[in-house]
Amino acid sequence: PAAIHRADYRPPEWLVPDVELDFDLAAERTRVGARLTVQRNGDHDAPLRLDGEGLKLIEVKVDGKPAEHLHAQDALTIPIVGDEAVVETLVEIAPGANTQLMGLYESGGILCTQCEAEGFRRITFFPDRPDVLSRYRVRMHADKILYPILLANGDPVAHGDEEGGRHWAEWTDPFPKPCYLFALVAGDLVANQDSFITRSGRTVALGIWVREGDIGKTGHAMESLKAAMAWDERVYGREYDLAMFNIVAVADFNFGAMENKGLNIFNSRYVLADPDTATDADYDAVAGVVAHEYFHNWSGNRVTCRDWFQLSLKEGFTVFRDQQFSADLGSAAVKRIDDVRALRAAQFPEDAGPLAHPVRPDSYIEISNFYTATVYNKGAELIRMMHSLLGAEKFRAGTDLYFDRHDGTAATCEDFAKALEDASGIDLARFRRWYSQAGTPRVRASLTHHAGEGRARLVLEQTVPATPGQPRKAPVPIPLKIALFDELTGQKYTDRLVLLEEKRQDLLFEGIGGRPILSINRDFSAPVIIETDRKVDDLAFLSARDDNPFARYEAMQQLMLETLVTAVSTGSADHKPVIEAIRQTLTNPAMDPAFIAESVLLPTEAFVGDHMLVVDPDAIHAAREKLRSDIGDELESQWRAAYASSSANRFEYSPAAKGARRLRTVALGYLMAADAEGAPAMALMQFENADNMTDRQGALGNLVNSDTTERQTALGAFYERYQENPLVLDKWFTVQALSMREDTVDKVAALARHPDFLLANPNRVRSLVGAFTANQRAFHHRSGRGYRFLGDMILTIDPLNPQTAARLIPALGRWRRFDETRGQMMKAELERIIATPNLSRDAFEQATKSLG
Ligand code: B3K
Ligand code: ZN
Repeated sequence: PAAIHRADYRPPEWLVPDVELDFDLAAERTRVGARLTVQRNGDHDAPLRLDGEGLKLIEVKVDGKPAEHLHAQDALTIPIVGDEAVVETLVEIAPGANTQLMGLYESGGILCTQCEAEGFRRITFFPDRPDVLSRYRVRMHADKILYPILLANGDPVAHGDEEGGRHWAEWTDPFPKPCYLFALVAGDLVANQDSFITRSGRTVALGIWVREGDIGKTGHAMESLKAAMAWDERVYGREYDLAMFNIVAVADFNFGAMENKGLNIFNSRYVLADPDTATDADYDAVAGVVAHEYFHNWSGNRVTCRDWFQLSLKEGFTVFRDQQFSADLGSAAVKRIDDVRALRAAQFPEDAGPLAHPVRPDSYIEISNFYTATVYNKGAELIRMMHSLLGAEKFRAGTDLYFDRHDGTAATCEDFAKALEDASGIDLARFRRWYSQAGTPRVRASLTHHAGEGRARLVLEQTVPATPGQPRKAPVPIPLKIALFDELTGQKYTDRLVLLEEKRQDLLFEGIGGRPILSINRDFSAPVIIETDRKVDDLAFLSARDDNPFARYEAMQQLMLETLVTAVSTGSADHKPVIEAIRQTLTNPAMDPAFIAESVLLPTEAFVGDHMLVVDPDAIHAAREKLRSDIGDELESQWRAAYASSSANRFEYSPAAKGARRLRTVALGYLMAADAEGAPAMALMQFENADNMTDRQGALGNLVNSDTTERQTALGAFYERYQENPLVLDKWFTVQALSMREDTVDKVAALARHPDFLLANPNRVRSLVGAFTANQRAFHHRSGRGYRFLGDMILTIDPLNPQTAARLIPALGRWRRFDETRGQMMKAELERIIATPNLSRDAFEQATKSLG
């Protein structure tokens, strides 16, 4: 398969201002009639070329008459005389047989669509590219019993009955949109209906559509939607623009959700939530994803992307917007910690490995492979840096100008930067390098103090590492929030935003009498790796006394990380500083329990591995478990006290109650790690008495690491209770895939033969196989059985669902990071994948690039 290059972009040869679609819907066979008004774009004599994949072509007409055409390999070419024509096609597709879940497919008896990025070509012939914008009119016909509800983009215009127990409905969407935002849904659905009055006084009808039994789980999604609508008006001045907004939940979905204009389609895990089945983290994820998709109505739909290389234009910006929204709604400090943790767990390794690519990539083979942590999360960090460089007010002026200038068009990342620049007067010329250079910059910070002169000097040096195809890099502007504290008094000498633009910069601070302690990259102001020579005592000081909560968390993490890295490389380490720092935090009555719970958690085994030259999964596991058990042991009474004081009464979804639940399970984890007396019984009691999923899953997640009868009891009871609920059953698979026991690799292979393990359902695949690859010790089992298992899974899933298969491949691409034996076994799996006949383009690209 050939690569597509950003530099090759050309405007479309033909535009399609109007589209009329007519669907005769049925699972086994659907007929799609399309009527396109086409217009020649520019001075050329090229024929009309339409994309189409897996379509059975029945008829082609131009201006009402059967027309000459060429139907070859994924394209339909039609010569057109003149500059305008009406082109009609009729095709047949089979939604029930669509296992890729791209185009029109069936999920649990519901017919639904997924078109981004290139699924529309699996529905009808069309110029399937985001810079062709059209107005749509859609008519659907279907069996009235099987599909009583018929939804499409925009607003409903008419409906009626037909012969043979069938009915029809027609919808129009007045806003021109690219075909990737097209959607329809037909099914037996019920709605939670509500309304929202916009700030200009228009009433919007809201509907969240689910299967009948799930209606009681839609309240939180509806509240989140209304909160997001109000927030976008208040913070970005963006109002909703149609009379109706619908969300539909389906069980089979390749990713989280999709922002189709006026008709969002969601993976049910980001809609359904009630206390018995969803954890606090699930509730937060529902709110975050509902907001994210809603925010796309402006950042993505009203202003869309010129080509798929610009994907971060809508995704990075929209992730930033949903992060701001969640921070405003709950604890901003905990939200920032979560976001940084996610960035470091997924994006940093991506940026340091064979699949590294710029936020605005230069080429791709299969665009589905570029919905990455780099495009989404690093992209959001780029927007966040521009937000700090401009300040909130100028940033808002910039986004206003961007929306005004580009409304109704397909734009580029460059257009966004230009609008911010024009509105603020701030030069972002060098900042643009962040979009074109891959790799995580490293900043080395050394602070020296001259007590006699009352002066401190900070030297900052940056390097951007080489990445595939980009051997040499230029320095990038790095906004660093920096503070200095007096070691003895704790007084803050200075607190400012420093912009490191050059390779090296020297900063002088005056009036620094006592020895200063450096706090740097506060709030994680830039997505970089900081290297300092701060000593244990300095980190302990910051973890207790820095007035920036994120910096406090970060100092504690650094302390833990250094302790673990020392333990792994030398065989032992002094655990006391970590234990004392945790004691301080845990017993500080001024601190928010939610924040405490996050800061006392040790870095993951994978994160420790990221800081070693050669990852030794077994040694990391042993060192981390030893530290965990010492922390549990030394602070046993404090953990017991924290456990008791955070034992909530009745379930409540409030920040305080969430914090208490979080701390309770973290405390239980340390007591379990220390083998504290009665800990398994406490866990089982928590499991059995819980009135909510957070406590229940928290207890189960701890028990599953142990070798106790309580483990079996809880796993069995959980399965019995929830086997009919797919989203909760996913959790049952996940906790076992994440178990720290030695036998996890074999348990996971056995679970893949469980009757409830369904290859066709992406959530289920991710719940077991995806979670397993995140379990460093189990996946990298020295036998290589983990690699073999993953290779088998990828090859089994690829023919059914290439996107889901391809997403599992990067775990094998980390082979360079491990010892020779493991590395060879990982490579062997990649080679086996590449050698497989009929491999998808998705898997081919990921596997060949991963082999490097
Ligand atoms: N825009 C969709 C993602 C589509 C992924 C296609 N492979 C969801 C989102 O980011 O909001
Ligand atoms: Zn998005």
